[in-house]
Amino acid sequence: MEKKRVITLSQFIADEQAKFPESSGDLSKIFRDIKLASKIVNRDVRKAGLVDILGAHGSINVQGEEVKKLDVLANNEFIASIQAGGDCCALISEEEDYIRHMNPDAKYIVAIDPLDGSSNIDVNATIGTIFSIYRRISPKGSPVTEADCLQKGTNQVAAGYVIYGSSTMIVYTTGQGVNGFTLDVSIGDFCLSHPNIQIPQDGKIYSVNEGNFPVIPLEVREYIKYCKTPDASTNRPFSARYIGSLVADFHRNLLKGGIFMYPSTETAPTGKLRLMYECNPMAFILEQAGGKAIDGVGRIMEVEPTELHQRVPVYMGSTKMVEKLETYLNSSEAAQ
Ligand code: P6P
Repeated sequence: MEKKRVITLSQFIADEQAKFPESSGDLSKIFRDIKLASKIVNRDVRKAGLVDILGAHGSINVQGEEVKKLDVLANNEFIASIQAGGDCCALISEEEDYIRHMNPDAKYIVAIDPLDGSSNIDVNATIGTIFSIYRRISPKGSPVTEADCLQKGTNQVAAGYVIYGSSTMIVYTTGQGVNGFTLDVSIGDFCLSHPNIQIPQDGKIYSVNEGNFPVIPLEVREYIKYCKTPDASTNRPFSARYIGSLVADFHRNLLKGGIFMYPSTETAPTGKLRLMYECNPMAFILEQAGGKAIDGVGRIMEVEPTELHQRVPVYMGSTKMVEKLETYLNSSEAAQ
């Protein structure tokens, strides 16, 4: 029986690029840089318990959150690799207060959460990297502007995540569908393992931090009660699954179907998750996989960004589940 040909991430990207003869190859080179940094971060994550990189780095990031050492390492690795590649003119990161200017002659902007779910590092739970790539608006060679970095999600040219779980995977889209690649450490490369990912249109999993139940909007509380109410005809009660690591919760729901919610709360009126390097990239992937991502009013990718580390409420996953939630968000009854 003919052995199945392994398609590496590099080969897949080259094949995709060949479909666009006019492309310069710069985007492919940024993927090369992200792939390299992902393998280095993967190595550090896998040995986190063995060397002194666990625990708090001591600094506090722009979000006011304690920075774990692995956060800092991951941020430095991605910046170093992308900077050395020379194909990025500016980078924004959860771990950087301001825009990180790079090659002014390059045309791509990268937005990145270098290690999301960092509170899970010390307990060996799944964590991830999330990235988003835009084409600059200002002319090449000129100074990169804040407007270059604050573009709507609909302007993304690529988005993806790395999940450091039971295996390490890269899942990404360039607008031509969603594909997943699993790291084969024996050959040191990511290999196509999940071609053309499509999220189930409906699902039985809901993901939300129920500790926030008393302080989230009434309409969302009503929807969560719906999820818990037994009804065989609609496969309820649904299953509650919440790891507290966006990439892990997102990836499970992408493959199995489900809805992930981080609503606004009384203490976080615009939610917790960041628009530019968490919600927009996940929304792009979801829409390419046939899912839906909203902020409670409209498409996440239509939100006009106003600041680098802006937070938005987010409800995303299987289209039918998000649409069911929308009936609650739009219903006047729940509001009474
Ligand atoms: P909470 C991790 O800190 C993170 O940014 C996301 O990965 C995750 O989905 C969310 O916060 C969890 O937040 O408030 O439920 O602990």
